[in-house]
Amino acid sequence: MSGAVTVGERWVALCGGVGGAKLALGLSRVLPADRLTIVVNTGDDFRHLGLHVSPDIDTVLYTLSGLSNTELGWGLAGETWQFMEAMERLGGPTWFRLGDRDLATHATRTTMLAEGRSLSEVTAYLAGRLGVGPAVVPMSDETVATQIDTDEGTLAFQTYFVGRRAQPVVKAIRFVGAAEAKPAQAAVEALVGDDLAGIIVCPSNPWLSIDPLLAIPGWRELLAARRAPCIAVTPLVGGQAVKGPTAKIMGELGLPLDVAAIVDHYTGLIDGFVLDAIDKDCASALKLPTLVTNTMMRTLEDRTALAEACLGFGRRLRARGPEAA
Ligand code: FO1
Repeated sequence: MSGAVTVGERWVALCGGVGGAKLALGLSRVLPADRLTIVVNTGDDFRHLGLHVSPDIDTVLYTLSGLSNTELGWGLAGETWQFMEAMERLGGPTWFRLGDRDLATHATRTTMLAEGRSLSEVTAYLAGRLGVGPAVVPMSDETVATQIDTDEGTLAFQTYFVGRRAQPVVKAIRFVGAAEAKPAQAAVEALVGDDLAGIIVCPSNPWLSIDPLLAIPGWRELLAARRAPCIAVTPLVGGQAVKGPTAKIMGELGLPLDVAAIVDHYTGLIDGFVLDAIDKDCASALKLPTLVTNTMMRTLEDRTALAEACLGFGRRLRARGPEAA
């Protein structure tokens, strides 16, 4: 265990939805709020029923504020669905469900964006209102929309993921708008400076949740210029995805279902890899420093323990210097 926080050190976490948010919560419990910046995927964002929905940002905000609906894995606890029932009566779309409480978030975001505020500003505002301490930052203030080329044609991300329950076979994944986007300024600022102790890629889907960020010009360069170690936490345990369609997509993209494929995907980006104790026999074949630990985050204690373990691993890599990479 890493023990107390080293004075002055700052950490950046890159994350998508549920799996990433669990580790982000752990990190938020073991680091002072002003020492953690959580950069979140916005490739899943879309406009629905006239509202700007940012699912991964909301999952992070709701998880860190203790308001998340842990049964659904998205949205707010104690949710009611009268809006959806009324929509159904009017013959409106009900495939993507916006809860009555959750609606307030989307309405606030949509209104503030229409007033000319950036997604970064809106996210900071929502975080403040919900009592979230660490900085939560979108990967970009510009629109980047994940699209999936499938055996049923090209599908917008939420149509594929929620509408078609990730059933179509994935052929390729595209990030529309990424080439014209740039990293959010608050993320850029978080990644520079001698006090940056490390970058943690949360156990999110590398292809759906981390690649949108990497597709934006400037992000790879920012990460390549890192003076602090970058470590990734496996989203695969024993060849299975902890959550969601990671394993299914890897198979469809012709990739082996193992942690080596995840490490390969992050080549040049990471200096260390955290894998689950179940996969300990795979560690020696990976050509980078590894940490073998429990990565299954069932309880809050699991989340804080994994967060502590990641911080300790990052600090050890940093102490060993660039040759450890
Ligand atoms: N996921 C679902 O499976 N069904 C839904 O109806 C649904 C609604 C929804 C509304 C707001 C929100 O922020 C997220 C929502 N999600 C829903 C989850 C979400 O679309 C995905 O889990 C993420 O995009 C993948 O990280």
